[in-house]
Amino acid sequence: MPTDKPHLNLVIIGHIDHGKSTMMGAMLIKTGAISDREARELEKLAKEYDRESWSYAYVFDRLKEERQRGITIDLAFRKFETNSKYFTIIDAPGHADFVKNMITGASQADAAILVVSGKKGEMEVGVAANGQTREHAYLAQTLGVKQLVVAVNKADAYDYSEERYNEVKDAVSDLLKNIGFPVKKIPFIPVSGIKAENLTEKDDKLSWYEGPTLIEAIDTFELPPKPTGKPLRIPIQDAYNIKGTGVVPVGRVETGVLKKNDKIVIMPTGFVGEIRSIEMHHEEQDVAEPGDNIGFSIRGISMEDVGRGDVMGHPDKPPTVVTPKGNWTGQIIVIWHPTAIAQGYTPVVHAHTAQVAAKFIELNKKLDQKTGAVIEDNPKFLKKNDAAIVKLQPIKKLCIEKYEDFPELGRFAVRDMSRTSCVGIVKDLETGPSEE
Ligand SMILES: Nc1nc2c(ncn2[C@@H]2O[C@H](COP(=O)(O)OP(=O)(O)OP(=O)(O)O)[C@@H](O)[C@H]2O)c(=O)[nH]1
Ligand SMILES: [Mg+2]
Repeated sequence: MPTDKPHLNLVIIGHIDHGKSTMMGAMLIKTGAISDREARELEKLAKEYDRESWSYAYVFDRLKEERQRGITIDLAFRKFETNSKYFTIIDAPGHADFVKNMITGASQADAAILVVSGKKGEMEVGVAANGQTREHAYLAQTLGVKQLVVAVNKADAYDYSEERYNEVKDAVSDLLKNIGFPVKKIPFIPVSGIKAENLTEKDDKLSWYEGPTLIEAIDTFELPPKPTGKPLRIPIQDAYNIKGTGVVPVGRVETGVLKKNDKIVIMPTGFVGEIRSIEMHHEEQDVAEPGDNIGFSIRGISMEDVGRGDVMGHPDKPPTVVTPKGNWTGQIIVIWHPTAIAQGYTPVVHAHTAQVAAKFIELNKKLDQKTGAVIEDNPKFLKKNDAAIVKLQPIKKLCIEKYEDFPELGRFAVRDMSRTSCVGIVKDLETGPSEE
C-alpha cells in the first residue's frame, strides 16, 4: 500500500467478547480497506460455521480454530488509512489464556483502542479485579502505550443510552486514572461495532453525543518521536523460513536506523551477519526507522540464530544481555497475586517480545505507590497493590535494557497462572559474566 502518510501501530485491546475484532472488521469494511467481495465471502463463511454474528470479526480472526470458537487467539495485523495517517491495526485477543499474545501486540504499539462493552454486566466483568479491561489497561501503560481512546461498544445493546454510557465512562475513567493515564485527554466514544455506528459516521441514535467518531478520534493521535539517534534495537517478533528467500526475521524498529548492507548482531545468540534486504508491507526499502514493522533477510543466517524475543542491533553497540548469573533491579507494582510474593518466586517474565522464567532473588524495598517513598526495607512479602524495588535473575539469557536508556526495552510484565501479577520497569542491571 504505497502512501506518504505517517505510520502508526494501533493495538485493539479489551476484555473477551467485548467486540474488538467485530468493531475493527466493520471499520475496515466501511472504509473500503476490505473489499465488498471479501466481506461477502466472510459472511458466507460465518454462516457455515453457524457464527453469523462473527462475520466482521472474521476480517481479523483467520485461523480455523478462531473462526469455529468465535474468539481471537493470536495477533492479526491489517493496514488501514485515515485522512492523515496510515495505521497497522493489531487486533489482540481478550481471552485470559492468550494475554501473552496481547503483550506482544501492545509492546509494538504506539496507541491503543480500549474496547469496553457497555452491555449490562459486560463492562462490570471487564473492570473487576480479574477482568481483562483492567489487566490490558495496566499492561498497555507499562508497555509504553501512551495514547488511548476508549470505545464504549455495543451501543445497540444498551439502547444508545446516555446514562449507561456515563456509567461506563465513570467506571473506566476511575480505573485508567489509577493506572496513570491522562484521563481528561482520553475520548470515550459510544459505538456499535456490529451496526457500524459512530465508527466512520455519526448516527442519529446517538444524537446526545457530541464528540468525535472513532475514525476522527484515532486520526488525531500524535506521532511518537523517532529515536533515530540512539543505537539500533529491533526486538524480534518471529522468524519465518520462506522458500526461495531463506530465514526472514520480523520485528519493529524501536530505536536507531537500519540500512541495507549493515553489519548486524542478534543477541543473545551472538550471530553476526549482513542485511541483504529490508521489506515493509511487501515492498523493499533501503532504510528502516523507529516504528517500522519490517521483515529482513540476512546473509548466512539459519533458524537457530534467531527467534522471538531476541534483539538485533549493530555490533559496535550490541543489545544488552543479562545472563543467569546477572540480574536486574526492577521497580514493580503487584497487580494481582493469589497469596504473596516472597524471595525465590520464579514466574515468567515478559519484556518486549521475550518471555523467560526469572527468579525474585531479593525484595529490596516496599514503596508508597503514589509518592515513591520507602515504606519498608527488605520486606518479607509483597501483596496485591504493593509497589516495590526487587532484584530478578533470569534462568536463561535475556535481552533487556535500562528504562532510562531504552524505555521500549526496559519494561516488563510478570505472569503467573496465566495472569499478569506484576508490571515494572528496569532501574538498573548487572549483565553477569558472558560465558557460563
Ligand atoms: N449487540 C452487539 N454485539 C456485538 C457488537 N460487537 C460485537 N458483538 C458480539 O460480541 C461477540 C464477540 O465479538 P468479537 O468481535 O469476537 O469480540 P472480541 O472482543 O474480538 O473477542 P476476543 O477477540 O475473543 O477477545 C460476537 O457475538 C459479536 O457479534 C455490538 O456492537 N453489538
Ligand atoms: Mg477478537
